[in-house]
Amino acid sequence: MKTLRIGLIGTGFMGRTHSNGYNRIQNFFPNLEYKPKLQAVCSRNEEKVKAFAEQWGYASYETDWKALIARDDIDAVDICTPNDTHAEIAIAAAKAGKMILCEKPLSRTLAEGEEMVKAIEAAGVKNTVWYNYRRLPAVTLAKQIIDSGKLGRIFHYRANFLQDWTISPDVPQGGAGTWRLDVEAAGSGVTGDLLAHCIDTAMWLNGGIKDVSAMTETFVKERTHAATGAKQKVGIDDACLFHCHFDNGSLGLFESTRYARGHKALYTFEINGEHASLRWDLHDLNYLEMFDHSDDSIVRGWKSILVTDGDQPYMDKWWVPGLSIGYEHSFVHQVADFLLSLEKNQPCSPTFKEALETQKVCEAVIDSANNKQWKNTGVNWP
Ligand code: SOE
Repeated sequence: MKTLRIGLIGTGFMGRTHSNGYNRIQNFFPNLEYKPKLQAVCSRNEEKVKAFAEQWGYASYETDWKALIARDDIDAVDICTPNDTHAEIAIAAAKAGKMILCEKPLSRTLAEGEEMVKAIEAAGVKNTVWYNYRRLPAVTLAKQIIDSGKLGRIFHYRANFLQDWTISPDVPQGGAGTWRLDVEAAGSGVTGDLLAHCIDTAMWLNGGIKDVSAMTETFVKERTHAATGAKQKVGIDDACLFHCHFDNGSLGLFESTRYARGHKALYTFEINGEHASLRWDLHDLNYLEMFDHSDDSIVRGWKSILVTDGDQPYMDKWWVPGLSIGYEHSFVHQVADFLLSLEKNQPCSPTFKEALETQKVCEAVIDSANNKQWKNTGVNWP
C-alpha cells in the first residue's frame, strides 16, 4: 500500500466535496494500491482552516498556499480556490514537482490554461481536473452505451444547466461563493461555471465541438462588491445560449442561466442517434433514460434504467442493487480513478490538456456572443 499525501487548498463547497471523497476511499475502494492521507489543508483564515482540519481529519493546516506547496511531506496539491488563483497555484505546484488535482474550470482564460498545461507538461506531473459529473454512474453508463455504437450515427446533442440563485440584485459580487459573479475572479459567468460542465460531458460523450454561435446576457448590470462595498459594473454572463457543430457532424444546443426561477441545479442532456436516444437529468441522477428503436414495436418506448446494479459503472463498490448513491459519490469516484491512474501509470481523464479543450469552447462561446459571429473553437479532441 502506497500513501498519497494530499495538500488541499480552499475550504469552501468544493473543499468539502473533495475531502469527503478522500475520506470515503478506504471503506469502499479498499483494494487500490494508493491510499490518500489528508496531510494538510490551507486557507487564509486560521480559525476557519483549523476547524476545517478537525472536521475533515487533516493532520495539519497552513494559512499560506506557498508554504503548503513548499512542504516536502505533500505529494499532491488539490486546488479548490476561486478561478483567479488556479494558474498561479498550479504552475507553482508543478514547478515544485507536485501532482495536481484542480477544480473546474481549468482557468479563467484560454491563455492562462495554456500556461498551466505548459507547466505540468514541463514538470511531468500527474494531473486531473474535477469535472465530476462524468463520474456519476448513469453518465458513465451513457458513455459505455454510446461507445458500444448502439446509438448509430449521432444527429443531435442538447444540454442545459439552470439555476436561480443570482436573480436578486442584492447578491454581491466577490466574496465566499459569490466570487462566481465577479468577472475578475471567475473569468466568465455561467459559461465557465456551468456550461463548462456541459461542454466537458458533451465532448467526452460525443467528440469535439468544431464551431459555435452564442448569445449571452447580463440581466443585473451593477452589484455591490462584497469586500469593498463599492457598486461595480457586472462583467459576467448571467445567461448563455449557444449552438454548435460537433466533429462527427451532429448538431448541438446548449443553454445555461442563473435566472431560471425554481431551478437549483437542473443539469440535463440528451443525445439522439439513428437507432437510439439517451437522456439524463441531474435531479434524478441515478436514472438513465433510453429509447431503443430496435425494441419490439409493441413495447417500444422510453425506458428508465435505474443505475444501481453491480454490473453498472462503479456500483459493485456500493450497496446492493436497487439502493442508490448521490452527488457526492461523483467525487469519491474521481478520487478512486485518480488513484487507479497512478497505479497503472496512465493519465486520469480529464487531464489539464483535455480540460484546455473545454476552455477553448468556452472562450469561443464568449467571443462569438461578444462579436455576434460564428467562431471556430480550434478544439482538437483526442
Ligand atoms: C454554482 O452554483 C455551482 O456550485 C458550480 O460552481 C458547480 O461547478 C456546479 O456543479 C454546481 O453549481
